[in-house]
Amino acid sequence: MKKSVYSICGMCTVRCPIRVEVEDNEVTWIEGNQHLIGGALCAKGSAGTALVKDDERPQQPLIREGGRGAGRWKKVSWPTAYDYIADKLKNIKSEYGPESLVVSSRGGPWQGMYKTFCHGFGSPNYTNHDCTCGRNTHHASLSINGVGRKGFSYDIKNAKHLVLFGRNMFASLQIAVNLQTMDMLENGGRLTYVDVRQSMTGLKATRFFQVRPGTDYALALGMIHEIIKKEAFDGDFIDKYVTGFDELCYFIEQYSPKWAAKECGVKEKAIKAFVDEVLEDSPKVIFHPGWNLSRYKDSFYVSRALHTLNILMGNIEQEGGLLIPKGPGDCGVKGIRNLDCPKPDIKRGDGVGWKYNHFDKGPGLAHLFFPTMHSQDPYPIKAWIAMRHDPLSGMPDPEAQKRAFDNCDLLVSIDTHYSEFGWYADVILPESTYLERDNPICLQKGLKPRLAVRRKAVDPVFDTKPSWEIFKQLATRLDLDEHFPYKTIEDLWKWQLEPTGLTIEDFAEKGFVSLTDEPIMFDRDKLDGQFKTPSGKIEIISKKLTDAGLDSLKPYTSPTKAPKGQFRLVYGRSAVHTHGHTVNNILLYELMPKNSLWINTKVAAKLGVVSGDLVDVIAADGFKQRIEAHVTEFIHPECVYTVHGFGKQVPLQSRSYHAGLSDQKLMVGMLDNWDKAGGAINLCEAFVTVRRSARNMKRRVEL
Ligand SMILES: Nc1nc2c(c(=O)[nH]1)N[C@H]1C(S)=C(S)[C@@H](COP(=O)(O)OP(=O)(O)OC[C@H]3O[C@@H](n4cnc5c(=O)[nH]c(N)nc54)[C@H](O)[C@@H]3O)O[C@H]1N2
Ligand SMILES: Nc1nc2c(c(=O)[nH]1)N[C@H]1C(S)=C(S)[C@@H](COP(=O)(O)OP(=O)(O)OC[C@H]3O[C@@H](n4cnc5c(=O)[nH]c(N)nc54)[C@H](O)[C@@H]3O)O[C@H]1N2
Ligand code: SF4
Ligand SMILES: [Mo]
Repeated sequence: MKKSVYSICGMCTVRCPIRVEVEDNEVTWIEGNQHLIGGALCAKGSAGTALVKDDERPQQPLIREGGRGAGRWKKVSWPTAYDYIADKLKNIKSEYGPESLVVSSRGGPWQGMYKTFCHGFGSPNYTNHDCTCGRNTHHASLSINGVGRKGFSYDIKNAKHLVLFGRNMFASLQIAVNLQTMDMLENGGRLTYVDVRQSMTGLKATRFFQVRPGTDYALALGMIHEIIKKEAFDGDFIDKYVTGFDELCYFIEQYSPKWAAKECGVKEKAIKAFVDEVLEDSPKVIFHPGWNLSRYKDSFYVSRALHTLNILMGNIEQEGGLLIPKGPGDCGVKGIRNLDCPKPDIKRGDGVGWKYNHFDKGPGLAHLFFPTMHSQDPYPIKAWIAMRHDPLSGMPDPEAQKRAFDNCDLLVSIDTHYSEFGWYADVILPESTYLERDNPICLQKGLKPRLAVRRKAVDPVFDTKPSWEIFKQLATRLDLDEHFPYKTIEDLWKWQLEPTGLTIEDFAEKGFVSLTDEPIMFDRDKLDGQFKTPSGKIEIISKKLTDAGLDSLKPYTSPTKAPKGQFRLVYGRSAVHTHGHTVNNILLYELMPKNSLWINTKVAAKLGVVSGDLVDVIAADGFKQRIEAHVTEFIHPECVYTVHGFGKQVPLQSRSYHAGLSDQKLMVGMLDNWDKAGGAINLCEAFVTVRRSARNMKRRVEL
C-alpha cells in the first residue's frame, strides 16, 4: 500500500519540513515539503532511507556487562531496562539527593519533555550541547539585545548584502536559509565571506576575505571604525533604541582598517571597498552573528561586534534585515501546551546562576559539570542521561571526560545509534528513528508562525521506542506521572492542542498549521519593549558583564602564536554529514568515507608532504592519529583543517569504525579552556604537531 506522510527531517537538528512516500512499510522517497521549501532537501535528508535500514544501530535495550567501553552488552526487554534505570535513580536520589542527576540533550522544540523529567525528579541540572555550538552567539545577543540567539531571523531573500564570518552556510546547511541566499544572489545581492580557508560558501561569494585564524574580531572592529568614520550608520535608529554609542565611538578610534588589515592579513583597500558597498546597500545589509562560534578566546566578542554592525545598519525589523520572530500571541491566537515543570530551587551543579551570574541559566553549561564530578562541590554528580547528545564526540578531550564520568554510578544514552558516549555508558535505550516515530507538536516562530508535527512514516524495524514513550515509562516508575499527562501520543497531541481549538487532523493536508495568513511585521517606530535588557534598549555597555568584572568593549589581543612546528587545529562541517552520526550511513559513507587534513602548500613543501601522503597529527599529550593530507593554497599557513565527526571507536559500526581522524581527541586540555565571558569552549585554541608519516611508501624518483 502506498501513502504520503508530511513530517520533519531528523537527519540533523535543522528540522526541515519533509514529505515522505511509503510503500508497504518501506520509505521509497523523501523530499522537502512543497508548501514550504519547494521540494528541496540535502543529501543527508535524502539518505534517511538508509538510516531506517541500517542494522548496525542498537536494536533493543542494552545493559552493560563488562567494564565501561569494553563493548560487552546484555540484550534486555524494555521493562527490564526501565526498571534497571529507575532503581538506580531511586538509590542515587536517596544517597546523594536528586540534584546529582544531569540530563543533557540537543535542545530544540521537544526539550520541554527532557527538562520536565529532570526537574520533576528534583534536579535543576538540565543541560544541552550548546557550550560547543552557539552559546557564545546566544550570550552575545542576550548581553546586547536582551534576546537570545533565536531572537532574530534573517530576511536574506530581500537583503542586498549578506556578510558571513565563518558561517559556512553552503556546507553547514539549513535548507530554507540556503534557498533564500540563492534567491538573494540571483537578484543581484552581494555575499561577503570571511574564513581562514576557501569553502563552499566562499566559492559563491562576491567578496572573500581570507583571514589569519582567530582574527575576526580585528576585522569586525576595523569595519565598525570605517562605518562610523564614514557616518554610514542609521543615526535615527541609534538615537531611539541604542545606549552606549558614544563609548563605542571612543573605543573604536584605535582600530582603523589599516590596523585591522595588518592584523588579519588582508588588504586595507579591500576593507574600505567593502564599507563603500555597505554604504550603497544599507540598511538591507545583514551581518550574520555566527552559529558555531565556540572557537576562539574572543569569539563572544566577535559575535558582539557583528551584532553591533547590525545595529549600525539599523536593520532590525527592516525588510532585508533582522526580523523578530512572531508567536501565537502576535497572531491573536492561543498557543499549544508543552510539558513543563518548574526548576527546583537548588543551586546548579555547573555553577551557572550563582557562581556565574551573567549566563543564561536555562540549560547552563555542560562542560562545567566535569570539574564538579571530581570535586563534588557543591555536591556529587552521580547520574547522566544523554538524550540525543553525544558528549564524547561533541565535547573535546573524550579521555578527560571519561575520567570525570567514572565518578558517576549511572550513564544512560537514549540514541538512535551507538554513540561514543553510548558505547561507554551503562545502558543504551534505542530510540526509533525520526521516520519510525511520532513527536509532540511544536511551534515554529517566524513572520508566519506555524505549528508543525513529526509523524511516523513506517513502523519501527527493530525493538526501538519513541522518546515520548521512553520518558513516560521512566516517569511512571519514578512517580512523576503528574508531569506526563498522557498514555498515548494521541493523548499528548490532544492535550497540547486543547487551548488552540485545533485537532491533529488539521495537520494532515500540509504537515503544519499556519497561525496567520499574512506575514507579521512590527512597526519599526514602536520597537520599545522588544529588547529585554535592563534599560529596554539595545545596550552596547552591558551592566551584567560589568558586574561580572568583564568588558563590554574588549580591547583586542592577537591570537596566541602556535609553538614552533605546530599548527592551530581548525575544523568545520561537510555538506554530506551531520557531526558524528552519519558516517555509518551507507549512502553518506559512500559520498564521504573519511576526512583529510588540509595543509597549506608552502607549509606542506617544508614538511615534505604532497597531497595523498599520510601525515601524523599529534596532540599536546602525544596522542597520534594518521590521516591523508590534502595540500592546498586555499588555507592559511598557520592552521590545518579537518571535517569534524570522524575517527569513531564503536566496532559494531563497521563503516565509521576508525575511519578518518577525530578532531575532539586532538583537543587535549580544551575542556578547561573556555570563555569566561561567553561561556563556550574555545575549540580552536588547540595546537597540533604535523609530520610526514613513516608509514608512507618511499617516493620513487623518476630519472
Ligand atoms: N551539513 C551539515 N550542516 C550542518 C551541520 C552538520 O553537521 N552538517 N550542523 C549544524 C550545526 S549544529 C551548526 S552549529 C552549524 C554550524 O555552522 P557554521 O557556524 O557555519 O560552522 P562550521 O561549518 O563549523 O564552519 C565554520 C567555518 O569557520 C571557519 N573558520 C575557522 N576559523 C576561523 C576564523 O578564525 N575566522 C573565520 N572567519 N572562519 C574560521 C572554518 O574554516 C569553517 O569553514 O551547521 C549546521 N548545519
Ligand atoms: N571537535 C569538535 N567538536 C564539536 C564540533 C566540531 O565541529 N568539532 N561541533 C560542535 C557542534 S556545532 C555541535 S551542535 C555539537 C554536536 O554535538 P553532538 O551531541 O555530538 O551532536 P550529534 O552528533 O548531532 O548528535 C548527538 C547524538 O544524537 C543521536 N541522534 C540523532 N538522531 C537522533 C534521534 O532522532 N533520537 C535520538 N535519541 N538520538 C539521535 C546521534 O546518533 C548522536 O549520537 O558538537 C560540537 N562539538
Ligand atoms: S539540513 Fe538536510 S539533514 Fe538537516 S534537517 Fe534539513 S534536509 Fe534534513
Ligand atoms: Mo551546532
